[in-house]
Formats: sequence, structure tokens, C-alpha cells
Amino acid sequence: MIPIQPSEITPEHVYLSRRKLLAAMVALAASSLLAACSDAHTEPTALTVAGPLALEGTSTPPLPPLSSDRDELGAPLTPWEAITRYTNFYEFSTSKEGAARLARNFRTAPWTVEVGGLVARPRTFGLEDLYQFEQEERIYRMRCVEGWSMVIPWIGFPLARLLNKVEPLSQARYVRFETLYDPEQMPGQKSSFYPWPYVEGLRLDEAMHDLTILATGLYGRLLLPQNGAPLRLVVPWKYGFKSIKSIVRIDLVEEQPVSLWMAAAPKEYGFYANVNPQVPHPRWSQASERRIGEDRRIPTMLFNGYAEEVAHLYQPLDRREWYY
Ligand SMILES: Nc1nc2c(c(=O)[nH]1)N[C@H]1C(S)=C(S)[C@@H](COP(=O)(O)O)O[C@H]1N2
Ligand SMILES: [Mo]
Repeated sequence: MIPIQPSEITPEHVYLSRRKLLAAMVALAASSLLAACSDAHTEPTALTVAGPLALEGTSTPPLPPLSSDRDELGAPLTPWEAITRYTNFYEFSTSKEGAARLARNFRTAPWTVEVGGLVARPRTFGLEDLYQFEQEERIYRMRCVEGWSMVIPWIGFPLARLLNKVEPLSQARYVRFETLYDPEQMPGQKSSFYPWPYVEGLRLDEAMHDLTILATGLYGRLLLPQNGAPLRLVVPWKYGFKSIKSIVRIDLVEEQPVSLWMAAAPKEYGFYANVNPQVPHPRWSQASERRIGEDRRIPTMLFNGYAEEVAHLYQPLDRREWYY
């Protein structure tokens, strides 16, 4: 995104080669041992998957175990190590590995999400309330606007289930999401380069679509802080920046929300941001992507491979505003 060096956005090297991945796994084993003494979030378990199963003081529901090692197109899941180390979370750092490191002690419990605006029943959801929704697994591709992608086995529930509880009023046309603002915990927010807090938005029908989920976990465990714990949005047919992390507010609104990226770089980022290989970013092509953990680039798909489910939301399909 804007301040990223061209060397970072240009996928000039593969992030995790096999050899590096092995090294990462060894390092991870060591760090989860250390974490056993210092970090209530991380319960050291298996070598490969060490996210928390429960949060202190919070009863969590049974989380569904991994159902498959592939997505519906046959692509293998991205290794847990890569998903949890290579993250975009600018509140902590603009460096991918730095964000994971600096988010380590982020307090994700207790936590509340205020849901209001144009609704009949505004309500504050605590973690226990969020875990009351039945948690399902969703294996989704995630395509970052920078040109890399992953296949992630999320755990969560459809956003529609939460929105239905607060009963949107008929004037509500959009949903606006906001990330926690807490510069003491999130050092990146001390930089005034971005208009904090991070804000994102969806049209109400996009928000109500069954593919749109609020994620609480991945790989059968609760989210680690760097992936947006305790609650983040996942909208798999849009560029990854729409999938806002560590949400504290959700408002039903009448006017199209202005996202952080629209405010920071209006010529580069619009409201819809649907994945389209034929519409280049002003500074690079979107025709292909680097699948993290693999050696080759693969073609990017219209709506990130979910066209059958979502293309009807965007008519006529050739309007430019749908794709930036
Ligand atoms: N609050 C917040 N949400 C965010 C971001 C961020 O910096 N802050 N980065 C976005 C971007 S650019 C991407 S690609 C995804 C990355 O999710 P992941 O790090 O869990 O893979 O989160 C999105 N959500
Ligand atoms: Mo991204």
C-alpha cells in the first residue's frame, strides 16, 4: 500500500522457501516454549499449530477441527507458520514480520464490540456473546492488493447472523467497521501518516452475503493477535485490506463509509476493491499473484474465484468502480 517500498510490493522472491520454512518451524518451537512462561495467549501445543484454544476468563465454544488440507479448487492450505508470521497489521508495524512480533502481547480479552447506528436493537457484544454464534470452518483464498495470496482455514460465523440480531432499519445501506484505537498498545498508531483508526465498509447486501464472515480463529484455534484477534472481518472476493482486524465498532449507516485507504490514497483505493486480474493497480499489474509458500506465480481470478457466488451483486459487471 502507500508507503511500502517497491521491493516489498514486487514479489521478487518467494517468502518462505522449503528450507526457510523448516527454519521457521524450529524457531517457532523455541518461541512457543518461551511463550509458555510469558504469554497468556499462547499455549504451546503441537509444533505446527500453537494458537490459543481458549482465552483466560472466557468460555469458548468448541472450535471445529480442520476438515481438509485444500480449498474447493484443490489448492493446498498455506502453512500456519506463514499465516501467523507474514501479516499486514499497520497498527503494529508496516513490516510483515514486525507486526507479528509487536502484536505478541496485545490484550484481546476482555473485549467488546459495539454494534449500532441505524438498527432497532443496538447492543454491545462481549467475547462470550460472540462465541455464542456457532463457529464454522471456512477455507478461503485471501488475495492481498500487493500481489500475494494465501489459502486460510478460518473459523468464524456469517456476519449476517450478528447483523440480524441488531435488526438493521430500512434506511441502513452500508456497514462501517472500526478497529481498536490504542496507541499505547499499537505503536503504529503513533504515526500520523494514516488517519487512524482503521475503518472499512461494505454495502449492506455484501455484508449479508453468506461468504462474508467474522473470524475468531484459524487452523482450529483462536486467532493470534497479529491476524486480528479477537474478531476480524473476512470478505474473500475482495482485496485483503477490506478484511479489517481487531474490530471494536460496527455501525449500520446510510452513506457510503470512507475507509482508511480511501482517505489515505483516494487515487489508488476505492470503496469496492473487488479482485479483478484485468484491472491493474495504478502502480502494478493484478494479473497474477504469488501464493505464499510456493515457488511460482499463479493467475489471479475474477472475484478471487468466487464469481459464481458474488458477480450478481455488481451489475453491470464492467463498471470501473467495482474493482478499485
Ligand atoms: N486494522 C487493520 N486491518 C487490516 C490491516 C491493517 O493493517 N489493519 N491490513 C489489511 C491487509 S492489507 C490485509 S492483506 C489483511 C491481512 O490479513 P492477515 O495478516 O491476517 O493475513 O488484513 C487487512 N486488515
Ligand atoms: Mo493487503
